[in-house]
Amino acid sequence: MSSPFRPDLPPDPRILDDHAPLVRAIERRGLLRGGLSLGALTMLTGCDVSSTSAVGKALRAISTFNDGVQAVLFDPDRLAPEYPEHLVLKPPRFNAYFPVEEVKPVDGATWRLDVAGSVESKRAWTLQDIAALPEKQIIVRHICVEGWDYIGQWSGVPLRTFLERVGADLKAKYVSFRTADDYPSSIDMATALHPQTLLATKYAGETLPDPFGFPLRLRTSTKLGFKNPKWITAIEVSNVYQSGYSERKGFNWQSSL
Ligand SMILES: Nc1nc2c(c(=O)[nH]1)N[C@H]1C(S)=C(S)[C@@H](COP(=O)(O)O)O[C@H]1N2
Ligand SMILES: [Mo]
Repeated sequence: MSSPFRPDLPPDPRILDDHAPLVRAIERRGLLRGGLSLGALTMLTGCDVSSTSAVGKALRAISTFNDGVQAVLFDPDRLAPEYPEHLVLKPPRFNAYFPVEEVKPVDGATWRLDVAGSVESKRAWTLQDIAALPEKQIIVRHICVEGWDYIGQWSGVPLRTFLERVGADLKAKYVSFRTADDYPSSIDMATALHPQTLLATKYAGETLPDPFGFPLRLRTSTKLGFKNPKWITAIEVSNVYQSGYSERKGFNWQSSL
């Protein structure tokens, strides 16, 4: 990051294209207007951005800026862009902290969703219980910090509706998730109540396939991919901050788009 900028060797602007999803994510935050240029990136970071790996590092530095600043900057009620159905990627692109061959399918018949914390009803939910809830569909862009993205079509109960059904304290700060693969994750209440935040049970109108989180996964529309835990087994409402798997690897907790 610290090697000197070489104005005598202008970097090829096309190396920005290698990082198109991150550039888009940063631009959508309203920090940059009218398109990010390599010159602007150099000025913002003081780094030599003449190689694709240096560009990636510089962009990640911008994108992982302070959580507190993000909480102030982002309007939690802003809607994410939605897309037409013909752009939906089928099947979706898989990612997890392990390869797809190591996915351990969850048995829907014995699966239960535990509910804990500041809620009136701590009764566990079956798949049938969840299926009886009202369903909403969204077609939104999934953006992974690793630098790829796709448009996905998700359906399931809005998390807000679910939280209302269990009598959750909607003034609590956090909603935290546990998963079958031990991938803890948590979001702020404003994001939990956002109209485009679902507990998804379907992809492209079909039951969620095992690699994509059967039977239940979170689908936020205003956060990076890693804030969408798959194979959810428990939901907790609380005022106690809980870190997540990816946050422990150094990614910032808000990770708003
Ligand atoms: N339980 C669980 N959820 C997870 C992950 C994981 O490893 N385990 N990976 C996250 C990351 S980094 C991404 S990009 C998305 C990928 O979701 P997809 O496979 O549906 O595209 O899942 C997120 N949710
Ligand atoms: Mo990701």
